[in-house]
Amino acid sequence: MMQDQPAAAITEVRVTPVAFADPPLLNAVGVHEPWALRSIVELVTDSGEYGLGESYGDAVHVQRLRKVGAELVGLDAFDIARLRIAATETLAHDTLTGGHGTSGMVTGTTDLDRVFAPLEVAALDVQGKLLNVPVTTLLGGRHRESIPFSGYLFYKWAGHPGDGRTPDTAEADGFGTALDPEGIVAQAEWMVERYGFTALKLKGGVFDPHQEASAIEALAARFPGIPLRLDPNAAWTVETSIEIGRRLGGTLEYLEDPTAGFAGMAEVRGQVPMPLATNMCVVAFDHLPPAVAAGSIDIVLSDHHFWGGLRRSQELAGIADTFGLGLSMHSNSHLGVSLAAMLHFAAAARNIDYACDTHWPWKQSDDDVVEGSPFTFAGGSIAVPSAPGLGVTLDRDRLARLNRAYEDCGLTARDDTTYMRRFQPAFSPSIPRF
Ligand code: GKR
Ligand code: MG
Repeated sequence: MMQDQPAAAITEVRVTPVAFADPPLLNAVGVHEPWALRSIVELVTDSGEYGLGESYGDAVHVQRLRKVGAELVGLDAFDIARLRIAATETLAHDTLTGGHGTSGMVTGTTDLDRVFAPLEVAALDVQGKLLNVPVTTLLGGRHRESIPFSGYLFYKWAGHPGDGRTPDTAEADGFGTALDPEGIVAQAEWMVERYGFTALKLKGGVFDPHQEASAIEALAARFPGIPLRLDPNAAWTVETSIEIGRRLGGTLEYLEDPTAGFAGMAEVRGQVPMPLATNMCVVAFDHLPPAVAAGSIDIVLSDHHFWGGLRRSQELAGIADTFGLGLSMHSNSHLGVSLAAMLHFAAAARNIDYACDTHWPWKQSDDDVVEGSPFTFAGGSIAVPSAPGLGVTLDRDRLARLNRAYEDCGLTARDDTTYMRRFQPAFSPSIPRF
């Protein structure tokens, strides 16, 4: 029967863990290790065409991806509902623990949404290639042709210590040191000069909150009128959040996750002048009703990697719109397959009202798994690919090189805290810290 024939039967799902060099970026749970871990999904169909997805690289997550991927063989790459059922059934018997990929910072995400996301993106990529349309067309079309990103600023050491050195004596990498407001302004100047960003976000939760507020004020003085955000990843108490929020009234476009939990965020929100955004207190669909009921947030940061893929992210966009929440986009260290997917979603989401986050400037340009250099920033924005599917092609030599880096680097899970403790043994990621 015609309708029983898969339009594009899945013949194989390959999952390749990869690693790429990452600078020592500081955050509330520690510091980035020398290697960022990712996984690349190839979903191959009987036509010979393949689709690509990208996700976290923790070994447990890779194991789950492979387990679910194996169950998709024989199914139709066009039947995303059926693929999700298979993923749900497979993970119902999952006994693995961990594998969230975010170093303890964002752990309330669901295994199913995290695992299904790159598989769904790969299915959409292959659908687009077979139909000769970009993924945005499959998502209902484009509201914009290019996507503005914010320059993502981090406190950082000069370089990774290594060879018995300490953070203070580390050999400098090409990004420079940023441990105070002056360092952050210099970093912002470099980013704005190089990429043309028209919004800036500072990752906080690292130093005394007043030092971080001073960094924001220094940025405001150096870049008058530029939208600024500060994200301490819930490292602050409610009291500190209110104090700093009031200090930065009129300076911040939004304050991201100043403190933890629905109640704490709601209390802060009632007493600071700027909107509150989150990628910590609302990271799954069942977090939305309590957050809306408590009045915890103004803006939800989408991230297809943990919201279950591009279509589920569209559902999130609809819910945000319905409840009057703004929509922005969160990021973790990522490669070009993820960037392509982020661009397609941001183009298709009518209500993305803010410049999106990306860690892109922090990686070396030829550290990637896609062919060539398909993404160029112009005025802080990147054009949405228009070639079929995601619009990127797998470079097998690069994939093999980054896979070797994964095998050789010895890391099997992102763990910013353990790495930090090599240099500061008493470091604690417990929150609130300030
Ligand atoms: O890369 O260190 C980092 C960030 O802190 C990241 O892990 C967060 O998930 O960027 C993120 C955020 O907005 O919270
Ligand atoms: Mg955040």
